[in-house]
Amino acid sequence: MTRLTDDYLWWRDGVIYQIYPRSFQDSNGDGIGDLNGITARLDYLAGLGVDALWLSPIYPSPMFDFGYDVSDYEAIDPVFGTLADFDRLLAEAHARGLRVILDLVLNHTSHLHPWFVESRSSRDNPKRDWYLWRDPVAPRSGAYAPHSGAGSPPNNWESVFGGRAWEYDPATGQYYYHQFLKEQPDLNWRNPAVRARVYQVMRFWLDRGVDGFRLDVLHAYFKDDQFRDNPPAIGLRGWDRQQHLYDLDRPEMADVLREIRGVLDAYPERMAVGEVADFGMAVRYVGPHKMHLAFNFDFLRQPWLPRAFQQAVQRYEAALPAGAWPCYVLGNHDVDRFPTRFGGGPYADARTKVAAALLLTLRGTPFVYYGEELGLPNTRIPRDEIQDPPGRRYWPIYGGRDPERTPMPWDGGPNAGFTTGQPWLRLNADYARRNVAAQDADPASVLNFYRRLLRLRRESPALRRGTFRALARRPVEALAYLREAPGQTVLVALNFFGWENTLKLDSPLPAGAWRVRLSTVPGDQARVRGNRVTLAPFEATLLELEPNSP
Ligand code: ISL
Ligand code: CA
Repeated sequence: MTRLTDDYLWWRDGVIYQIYPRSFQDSNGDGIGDLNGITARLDYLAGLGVDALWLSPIYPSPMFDFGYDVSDYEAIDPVFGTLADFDRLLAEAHARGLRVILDLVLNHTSHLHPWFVESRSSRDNPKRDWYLWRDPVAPRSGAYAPHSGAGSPPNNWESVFGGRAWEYDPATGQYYYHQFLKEQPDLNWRNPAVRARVYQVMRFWLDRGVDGFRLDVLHAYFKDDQFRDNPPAIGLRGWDRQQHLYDLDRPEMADVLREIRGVLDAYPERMAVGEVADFGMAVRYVGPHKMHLAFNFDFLRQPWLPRAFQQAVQRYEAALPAGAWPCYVLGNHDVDRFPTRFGGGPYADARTKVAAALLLTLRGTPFVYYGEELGLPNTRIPRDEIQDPPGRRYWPIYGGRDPERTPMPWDGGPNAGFTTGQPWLRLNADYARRNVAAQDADPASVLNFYRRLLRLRRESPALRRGTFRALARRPVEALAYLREAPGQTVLVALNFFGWENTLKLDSPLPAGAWRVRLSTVPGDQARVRGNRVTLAPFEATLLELEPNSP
């Protein structure tokens, strides 16, 4: 593998690829993707040019939330394979220079996890305090009181997935808290025994050679110690109708970030990336003694306008303290796929290339969600095929997350080569054309554009580590920025729209010859003159300043 600098650090300089294991590759015909399927596709991933894989949860789970409800943190669900399969995947990935990070869901467990089974068994069980149990309160007049004699829930907190966040347990006469489904009770992170046990889980995987973790809902580990009501907010669904002052992002988090970092730092080159709910946390949770990375989800909410993206980048660059490294994503298993979000239609692939060029040339670690490299759009899922719990619950206001979780299309054959059986979720409607084999054969495909981008990024110190400088203060239809490292200057120019655009820069570009390193326009002779850059429709171009030019 190309390693041009001595200080290459995989999670900072590399690109991380998210796999949703149910949907990547089935190896045994049950219609569900599995670990052996992933292992069989490692050559594809190494050839794509990514540096690391993040696997969404693969632990034993009753699958109420498709693995985000874990019933054993130190094993593999039989649907996905065995620990031996996992060890083989890890060894084969490492042999190809690919790191592997696991998804740790530590805010909550499954209600079938033995810890919770014990915890709910009696009020004096030693594990009672591993979860958040509270007495009912006296029903306020007109207030919600679901159980006769049970009073009301302890406060007004809502579940992200709908309804109250408190479930009454008649056997012991108390409520337990669940930020997500009632089948996902929240752990009590104030309990030192919970923390010690969870850090042991981390070491279990680190000792096996896992390179790091994606920490699910890191922002929610702590709830208010006084369980105060959240104030109201304007929104459509229950969760959105509150300000989350008391059920997220509590001050106690600082200690836990330090503790988790300590666990990781005992091993060489391990990392954690936190899933956090907003920009403030994406900035506050990273840096020395904190997380290595935290997802900045700003791009998931941007309209398809250069200025919106530039502003998002600039506010992030300005807010991150020294020693904190940025991190960008365009999609994941919880949100609409970006080709759909950015407008779909006949120009979706052209827009996808522009978006990919943006994601992979910013200062920060990019995450690529499987299928993005094919320009995979959302797939409409008929109501009777909906699998995702919030989708079932909120249809038709919200159809759930199945549309962005459809199986990876590998070829134009039956079920796109994903399975020999019946896929657990339908494939993209256009899989006969939109699949890996077809795009592999087409030099102008989205896939081959990703490959070239990833190769260039890996070879370019400026793209990996250089500074970021926007070149126009108020870009309207196109975006241009410089990435500069000692000895290398790269200009990235992106036309967001389907007509020619001349971008006027605030000041002239550094003088010299600009050589096209990569472009969506074949045989491109990029037109850079003084303080103007002219771009073809939907052109994405990377130019390098010739080092010895006058
Ligand atoms: O908290 C939210 C709203 O402010 C949500 O966006 C929340 O951050 C998100 O739903 C969390 O997602 C993660 O945890 C869930 C799981 O269903 C998702 O797939 C996972 O990414 C529960 O474990
Ligand atoms: Ca399978």
